[in-house]
Amino acid sequence: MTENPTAPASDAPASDARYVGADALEAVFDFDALLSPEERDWQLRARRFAQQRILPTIEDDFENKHFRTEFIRELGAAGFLGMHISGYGCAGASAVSYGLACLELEAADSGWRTFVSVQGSLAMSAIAKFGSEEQKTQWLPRMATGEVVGCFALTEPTGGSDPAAMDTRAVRDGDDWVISGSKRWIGLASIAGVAVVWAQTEEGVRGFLVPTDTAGFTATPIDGKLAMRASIQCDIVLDGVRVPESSRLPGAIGLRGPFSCLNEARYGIVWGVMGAARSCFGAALERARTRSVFGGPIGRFQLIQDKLADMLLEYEKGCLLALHLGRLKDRGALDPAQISVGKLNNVREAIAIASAARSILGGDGVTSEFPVMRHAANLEAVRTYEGTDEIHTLILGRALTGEPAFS
Ligand code: TGC
Repeated sequence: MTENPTAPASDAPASDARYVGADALEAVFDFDALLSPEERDWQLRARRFAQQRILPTIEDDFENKHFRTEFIRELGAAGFLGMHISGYGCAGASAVSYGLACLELEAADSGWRTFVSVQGSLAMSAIAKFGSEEQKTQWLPRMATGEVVGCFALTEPTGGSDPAAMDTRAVRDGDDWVISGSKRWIGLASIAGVAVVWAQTEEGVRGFLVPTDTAGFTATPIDGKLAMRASIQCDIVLDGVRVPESSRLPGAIGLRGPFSCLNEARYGIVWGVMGAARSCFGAALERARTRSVFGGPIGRFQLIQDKLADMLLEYEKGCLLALHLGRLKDRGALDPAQISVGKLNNVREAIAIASAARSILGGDGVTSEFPVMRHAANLEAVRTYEGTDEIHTLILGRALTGEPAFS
């Protein structure tokens, strides 16, 4: 029988071989000494959930394209859904605590960090930031428990990088709005109870809370993915979807609305991908110690040590960068360009760490005996969503020069 993952955390050593790196890597920089007891508690509870619930089946789930809906309520009961939102049944945890939870979940699989991100950072944060009191009361408590899943419908089939060019339209008709258009790559949409839909209106972009059983709303999972296979991303069609004015998010005026939510999700990625990196690094480190070639462990070879040392540098720097951004966020001082530094750097370095780990594992590195290729594939998706490498590069270029080079 598994231990209750929602129980208070302990520092019990990780038993799963895929977590071999966690304790060793934390010890190098004494990273946990930089955390408060509450932050460490959130981290260890997320680690326990990942180890006990996600890891035992993740390779099969990835292979079989299976998303375990039964985990949703468990994640809610453990407090991870909208955990950095205050009130309305949410935990009100710090940004650093939330980041640490993202790291631990993504150490198991990016799909489960993505679930928590879409639910908490995108759908719930849109309602918490821009919703009316009635909307918050109606949706947030049930989303915090996992009773209701939310999705965030921004990206369109013609491309995700330029939301200003969206084709989805909302037209006023008496006391209602009628929304028509299509969205693509929308996480969780086929299991969602409510969709945060962004649409052009005569006054600019506005957000709407659309119950997914509304006539004209359909969501279809996208098949053929070679990444994020244990996770759901969908096409959405909005065919004359009629919603009342009371479903419009009153505080969301213009693109600043969805972009503010993207900031939240991008912040979670900064932390999360370091979890995927840690998992790959741990597998490679263990292999370096135990695999014998030419009469000894491969870890005695300088070329292997060179790779391991580089992996350590980038992992530790990535975690310290995430922590720095988290401390800024908790002070209310985090700038979107700073988030771009974190997203661009940490995803890039996590991909490099996964690639180096794969090479240390040799041919076995391409099998599902090790988590490395799964993480590598997932990270390719993470590199693209919530702003591609190129978009974040140009955001930094604009911050440095004052010159937007987006078109
Ligand atoms: P621009 O059109 O000039 O600006 C519009 C307004 O937005 C403001 N703004 C921001 N506000 C808060 N946070 C940010 N990060 C913001 N970025 C821009 C801006 O100040 C302006 O405000 P106002 O009041 O003056 O009107 O846009 P821009 O030129 O600033 O931005 C261009 C660019 C390329 C940076 C932006 O379009 C961008 O970030 N593009 C990437 C979008 C992206 O990340 N798309 C992927 C989304 S992932 C997804 O949809 C799937 S959800 C995940 C899932 O379901 O799994």
